[in-house]
Amino acid sequence: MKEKTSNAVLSAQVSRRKLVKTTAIGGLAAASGALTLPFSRMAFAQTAADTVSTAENVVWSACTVNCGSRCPLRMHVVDGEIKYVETDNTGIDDYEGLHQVRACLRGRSMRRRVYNADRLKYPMKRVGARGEGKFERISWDEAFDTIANSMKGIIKEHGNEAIYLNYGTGTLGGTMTRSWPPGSTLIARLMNCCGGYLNHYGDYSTAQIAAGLNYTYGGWADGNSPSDIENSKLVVLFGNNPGETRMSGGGVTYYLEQAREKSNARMIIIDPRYTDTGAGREDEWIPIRPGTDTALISALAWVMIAENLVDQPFLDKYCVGYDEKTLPKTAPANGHYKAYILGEGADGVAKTPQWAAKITGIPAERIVQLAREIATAKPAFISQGWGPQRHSNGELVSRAIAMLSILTGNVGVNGGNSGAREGSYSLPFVRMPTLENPVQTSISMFLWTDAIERGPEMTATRDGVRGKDKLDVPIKMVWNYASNCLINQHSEINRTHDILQDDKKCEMIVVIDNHMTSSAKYADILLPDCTASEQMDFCLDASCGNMAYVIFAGQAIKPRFECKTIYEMTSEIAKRMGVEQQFTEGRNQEEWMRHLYKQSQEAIPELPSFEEFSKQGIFKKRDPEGHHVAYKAFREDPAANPLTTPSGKIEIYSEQLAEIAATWQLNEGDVIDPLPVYSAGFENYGDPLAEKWPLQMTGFHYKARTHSTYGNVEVLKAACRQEMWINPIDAQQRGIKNGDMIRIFNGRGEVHINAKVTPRIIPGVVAMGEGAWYSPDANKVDHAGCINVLTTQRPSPLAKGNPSHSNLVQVEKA
Ligand SMILES: Nc1nc2c(c(=O)[nH]1)N[C@H]1C(S)=C(S)[C@@H](COP(=O)(O)OP(=O)(O)OC[C@H]3O[C@@H](n4cnc5c(=O)[nH]c(N)nc54)[C@H](O)[C@@H]3O)O[C@H]1N2
Ligand SMILES: Nc1nc2c(c(=O)[nH]1)N[C@H]1C(S)=C(S)[C@@H](COP(=O)(O)OP(=O)(O)OC[C@H]3O[C@@H](n4cnc5c(=O)[nH]c(N)nc54)[C@H](O)[C@@H]3O)O[C@H]1N2
Ligand code: SF4
Ligand SMILES: [Mo]
Repeated sequence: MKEKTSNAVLSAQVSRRKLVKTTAIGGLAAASGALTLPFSRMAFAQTAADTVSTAENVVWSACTVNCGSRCPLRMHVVDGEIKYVETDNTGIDDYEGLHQVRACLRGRSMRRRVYNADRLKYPMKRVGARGEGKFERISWDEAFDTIANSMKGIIKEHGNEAIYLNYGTGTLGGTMTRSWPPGSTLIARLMNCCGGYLNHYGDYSTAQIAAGLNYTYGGWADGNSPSDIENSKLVVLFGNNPGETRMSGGGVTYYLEQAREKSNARMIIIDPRYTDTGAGREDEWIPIRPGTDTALISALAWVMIAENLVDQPFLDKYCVGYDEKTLPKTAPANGHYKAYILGEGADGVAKTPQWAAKITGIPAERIVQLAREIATAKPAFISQGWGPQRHSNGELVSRAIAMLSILTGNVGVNGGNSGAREGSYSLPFVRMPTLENPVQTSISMFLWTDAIERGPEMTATRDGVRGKDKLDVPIKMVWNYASNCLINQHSEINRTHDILQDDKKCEMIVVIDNHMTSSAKYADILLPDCTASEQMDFCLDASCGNMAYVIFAGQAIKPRFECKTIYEMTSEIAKRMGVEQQFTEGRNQEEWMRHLYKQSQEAIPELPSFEEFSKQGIFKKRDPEGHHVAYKAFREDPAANPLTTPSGKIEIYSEQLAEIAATWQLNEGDVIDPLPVYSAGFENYGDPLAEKWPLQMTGFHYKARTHSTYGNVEVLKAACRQEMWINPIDAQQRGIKNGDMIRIFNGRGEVHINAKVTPRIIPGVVAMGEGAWYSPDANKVDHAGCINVLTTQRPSPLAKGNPSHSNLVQVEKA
């Protein structure tokens, strides 16, 4: 693909003044200079004061939520108020060029979030019990003083390791406002000036795949850019639903469409649900029981071995542990993958299609056909979303799916893929420096409630504590910035509630948000933040195929109510902690942006001036490489370009994992294995608990919201209702009809919502979009469909991550 650089196509337009009719706005329009301009129209001719029209200002802003995309928004502002929202209109809608990054319906409804009745208006302190949501308005000074004094006291008594930065991705896409990773936030910069904080590793998105594929490929597993599908013969998506999870016009769903139009690649979707990515565009949907992909892959491998379809030269040259030839010396006899598949390994079970059919629910004949099809359609783009790995056995599943690419030699070539999620191009734009954390200790992002409850009991080999053999102190203070993970997005809500409600355990919780979320209700000090529309920032880092972009988000409107920016808040607290100069270096927010921009211009010479950029709104650049091909250099010359695994090769057998399996303390039933073997994990198919809770429940990331964000926008709620998907067979057994109110429950809690009875989900499985706003009644029954009332806090074995999609439940008509 040819590379068209920078902003030639972008110049078309932008922040401009134009005239609008004010009829739609009616009495809201106030007098302004616009009356003197031509073409101005009369509003409702009620009173003299009403007969005015106002100039409309179009300001570039952005949607910075964590949907994996990132979109520019053009805010139409009249008289200091956003009247409506449009999106990117630059570039031609040409796949080869710098195409438009069009926002989805969520971004376009940003106005309804900015002016939402749930907006936090003033700083507040808690007056009732934690979680009750009773607050009293206080001054900013009182809020800052309380936080600073509390921090000083906790640092003095327990040390900096007692202060935790909770996971939160509400403003992931910002630069000044960036809320994750914790180490890249302004809260981290503040804490680093004050002696540091307890960090976390991993994330709710990818904990298991990041841990699993690290042992296969070394580090974060790379993927081909989805634009490269134009070179593919076949696309196989395991639990990957870009039609819903990458909805931007700058995102993966667009590339998948466009690239398949060129290559005409067949597309097979393997998912318990018939997703929106399919919706008639797929060639085949293969429904699978959640948590069983490894069984399917093992049987595909069995057929490929039996029919001599594996890429043996690739396995010999690039991999460790496929068969005897490349098995490390430390491994047991027959410890290799081929022996495992053929039933010559430790378990003695041949992974035949018949064996896998029982587990996966996919007929044996179909498995045989699928193996032949995948092995012969070269190159094939095989990828996994993050649904398959968000399970109790997710580390093994992620490695197993990658095996399919490895067995067929599809790694490192155009039109192929590593088996990981698609990759994308990014720009070396400079982010806010946050200084070094003097504290080395970190915990899994999923175990913070445990660290409040039993911190000093948590060890490296049992709980995955890093940087130390064990935690010395429990968490005493939590910063919760742009996060609903204090309650809504974290597993097992009723358990979390009990831990947080006791304010002798964790003594100080600071929540910084725009809205009164369920997490905000657990704050001791609640601070009202500016939205992206109320401040200036750069926004970037989308999952964007082979065209990267940066958005200049200007300040569209003044801060509402008493809201302040995160930079102002952290600067004020820095002042009270005696580190103001170190924190601000004498710059305000815009000065920092100009400073970072100058550095970015050195790294990206095509960037226009700061002023031009502010008018242009978005800067786009195509990957000079054309299509990104993951592990291309390794494929071309593995000796010169080894992987970062210990052997420098793809490790099908991992000696490091063998060591971990032998030394870590694991819960009963937890499996860590040097090979990507099938283990059911807990609360998946085959768990004896199913006698009591017979249905598997998976969550999914829903188009109605980005997690919980946008979850309080009424039009979106009405357009995409929160329902529980259930197959007609399971519904009929329970006397449930489409639209009926149902009870979904297990030992952890109960949810009441409507049933969506549909053959779009495999029997034995129910599903619900994650992120609905937790709404409990007096009996703790949730009436909004918040799935985390039902999920478990038990972590996955290796990553200690969230198994959000592994749940057993029962369903009844309410
Ligand atoms: N059961 C289940 N649970 C899950 C998942 C699942 O699949 N199933 N998915 C998990 C995943 S992958 C993730 S990434 C997490 C996401 O969890 P979170 O990172 O908590 O994401 P959101 O729910 O979007 O919450 C973001 C918060 O930021 C706030 N916010 C938005 N804009 C701003 C702003 O400008 N300033 C401030 N201060 N706040 C702002 C929003 O109001 C919201 O409260 O959820 C996880 N939880
Ligand atoms: N609209 C919207 N977009 C989003 C988000 C959002 O909340 N809303 N969240 C963003 C974030 S932070 C993240 S991390 C990503 C999440 O991206 P993903 O993790 O990929 O999204 P999920 O919907 O959890 O899972 C993808 C698919 O996997 C399927 N699945 C579940 N279990 C299994 C299994 O065992 N095997 C197989 N084969 N399939 C399975 C689900 O049915 C679903 O269709 O999405 C991002 N995009
Ligand atoms: S939610 Fe995602 S896809 Fe939608 S407008 Fe925002 S950044 Fe774009
Ligand atoms: Mo995520």
